[in-house]
Amino acid sequence: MSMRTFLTIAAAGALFAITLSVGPSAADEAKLQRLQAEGIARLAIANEPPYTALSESGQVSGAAPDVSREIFRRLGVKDVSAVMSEYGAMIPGLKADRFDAITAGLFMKPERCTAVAYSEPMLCDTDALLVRKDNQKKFTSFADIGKDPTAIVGVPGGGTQERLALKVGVPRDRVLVIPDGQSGLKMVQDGRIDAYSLPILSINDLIRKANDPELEIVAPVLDAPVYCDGAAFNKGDEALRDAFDVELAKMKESGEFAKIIEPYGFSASAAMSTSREKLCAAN
Ligand code: 6CS
Repeated sequence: MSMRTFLTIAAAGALFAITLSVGPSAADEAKLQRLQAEGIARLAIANEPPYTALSESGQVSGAAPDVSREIFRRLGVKDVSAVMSEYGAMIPGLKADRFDAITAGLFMKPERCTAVAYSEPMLCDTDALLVRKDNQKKFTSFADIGKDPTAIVGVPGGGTQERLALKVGVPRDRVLVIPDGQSGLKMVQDGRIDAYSLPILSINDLIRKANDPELEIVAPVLDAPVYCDGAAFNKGDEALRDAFDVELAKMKESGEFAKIIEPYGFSASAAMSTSREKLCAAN
């Protein structure tokens, strides 16, 4: 090997080592700088109050976007916009650069944690069932639904409820994917499904707005875990995620995080009592 070749290889190796050791690369920082320059962060949401909501005039609200808007503002990104997505399409959409972050109550699960870069926890909840009072089947778990050969449960597409129902043995043809909360509510009211499953706070929101005395909530679903979401960023955008986490931690510490999420019914202490590391390791 000539001296020239040796020196070229050595220099390339040294440059590679330096890059690895100095933290986020210029490319990492570029994402935040792009968002600062554009003045807007595109958020994936499902329009499932109180997690996320999109008004007819296009106003984005809900606990997750409200926290994220404040954090992006602190990071020098003026505002946020919403991109509606089914839960099961959120991670593919993020990878396809349809949005810059998922802030929708996309609960941390190991398989999701390997696909995206989650922030620290924000919104915690567990599952509930929306049922008709005259539905005497008295389900208290997804396993109960599985045992009743006539029972059908409605779930959001690609959501944790769908995955859990199938996992505990509800056959595929009795786990019905329903596009949104209002459709799920109507199908329960019409007796076309026995139960519709969302997190507790989402079911409570549907019941409150439906103003139908024949509806009731079964909560918690006994075989559902407590979940927490985080804001989800693309793999490779860890510098942006880390900057988001710094501001999230400050807001948790100052009480501003609680001030935003608790009026929606969420518990700040629930999110502060756990971590991304614990939630991503949980089954
Ligand atoms: O993370 C999920 O999949 C679930 N999260 C919420 C807030 N609603 C339903 C969805 O399945």
